[in-house]
Amino acid sequence: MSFSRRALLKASAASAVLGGLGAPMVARAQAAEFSYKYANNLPDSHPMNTRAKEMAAAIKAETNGRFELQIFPNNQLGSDTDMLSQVRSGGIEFFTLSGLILSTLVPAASINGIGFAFPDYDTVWKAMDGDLGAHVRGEINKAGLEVMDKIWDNGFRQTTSSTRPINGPDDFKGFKIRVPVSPLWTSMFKAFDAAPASINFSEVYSALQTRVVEGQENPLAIISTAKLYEVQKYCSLTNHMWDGFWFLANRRAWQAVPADMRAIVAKHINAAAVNERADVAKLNANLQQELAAKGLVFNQPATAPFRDKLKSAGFYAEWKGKYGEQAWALLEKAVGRLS
Ligand code: X2X
Repeated sequence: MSFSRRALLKASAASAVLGGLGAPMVARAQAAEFSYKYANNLPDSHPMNTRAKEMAAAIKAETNGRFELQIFPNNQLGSDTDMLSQVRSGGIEFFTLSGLILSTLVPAASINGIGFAFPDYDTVWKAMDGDLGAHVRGEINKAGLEVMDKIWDNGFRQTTSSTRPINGPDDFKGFKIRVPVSPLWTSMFKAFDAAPASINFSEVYSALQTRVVEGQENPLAIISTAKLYEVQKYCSLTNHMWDGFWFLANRRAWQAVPADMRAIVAKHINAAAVNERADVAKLNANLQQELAAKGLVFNQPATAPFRDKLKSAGFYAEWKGKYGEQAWALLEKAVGRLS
C-alpha cells in the first residue's frame, strides 16, 4: 500500500513538472481533424515535392490546423503499382501517378503519351486543362477514384543510355530500355523494335547500375533529381512524349471531408500544380548544361524519322482503335492529325 502510494506520488510529481512544461505546447498543437497521406515516386528535391510541402503548409494555415497533409516522397510507401492499390483501398488518401501508368486501371488515361503528339507546352496545357483532360478525368471518376482538375507536369521525355546515343529510330533496334509499367510504353518501344522491360521507377537506378537494362527515358528534371546521370553516359533529346501526373484521391476519404474544407484543399493542390509546371518547364529547359558538366553526352536527333517509323509500324492506327474515335478526335483537335 505505502509503496504504491509513494510511487503514485512520485509519478504525479513528475507529471506535474512535465505538465508545467508541456501544457502550453499541447494547447497550441491541436490534433488535426483530418490527417491524410500523400505519396509519390519522386525524390524529395523534385519540384513536385517542394511545391507539395508549400501546399501542405497553406492548407494547414487556411483550415486552422484542421486538415493536415503528410507527404511521403521517393517511393517510401512502395512502388507505383503498390501505391495505386493503396489509394484505391484507402491505405493512402492521395497519390500522384502518370496517366500512362494509371492506364492499367483507366485505359483512356494514357492518351497524352501517344508518341510525338504534343509539339510544345502551350499545346499540352490547352489540351489537358481543356477537353482532352476533362475526358480523361471523367474516365478516372468512372473507375472509382477522385482526381484534381490540374495535372502536374512530368515533362517531355528524353532517352538516356550507358551504351550508345540514339540518333534515329534504327538505334532503338534491340535496345534494352526500361519503361514504366504501361501497355502504351511497351507498345511504342516495340514499334521501334527495341526490347522494353517494364520496371517501376523505384527500381530504375539499380536496374541501370547493374546493367539489367542499357537505358531508360525520362524528363531532364528526373534525370537530374534522381541522379540517373551517375549510371548513364548518353542523353538523346528525343522528346518522344509528354507525361504528367494526375493528383488522385481515395473517394471515401475525399468525401469524408466537409465540402467547404474540400474546396480549400483542392484550391491549394491545384495552385501547387500550376507552380510546379512552371518549375519543371524551367528545369527541363535549363538542365542540359548542368547535366553535360556532370558527364552526360547530349545529342538532338530529328523527330520526323521516329514519327514515320511509328506510322509505318501501325502504332497510331492501333491506338486510335483502342481509345476510340471520340477520344482520338479530342487528341487530334489539340495536336493536329496523327494517323
Ligand atoms: O517512372 C517514371 O519513369 C516516371 C518517374 O517518369 C513516372 O512516374 C512515369
